[in-house]
Amino acid sequence: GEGRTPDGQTQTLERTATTRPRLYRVLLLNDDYTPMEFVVMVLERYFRKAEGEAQLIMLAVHHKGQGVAGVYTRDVAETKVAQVTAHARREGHPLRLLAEPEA
Ligand code: NFA
Repeated sequence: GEGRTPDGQTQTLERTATTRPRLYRVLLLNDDYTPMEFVVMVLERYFRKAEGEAQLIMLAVHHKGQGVAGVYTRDVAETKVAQVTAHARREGHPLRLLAEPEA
């Protein structure tokens, strides 16, 4: 990083390889009550999926019990979980999501 000499000038001291941030999967969990169209809307609006892909992910969650909505850094993943959960509750739906670290 950068350092300072006694006369206040900056100097480069070292160069360290940067590490990649840990990534988190946002999992969508199936339930019996959340409408399919609400889940598709969530995937489009919060996870930037095209309609066809959103429908495929929703159906995979419906049939298999859970599925990956997206992969993000921890802050972004946790914010999406909180925002979507709040939206679902406002609409009266029990939809559940969670963020889990990759590997
Ligand atoms: N299983 C829900 C239904 O039949 C749809 C759903 C899909 C809910 C994916 C949650 C996640 N209405």
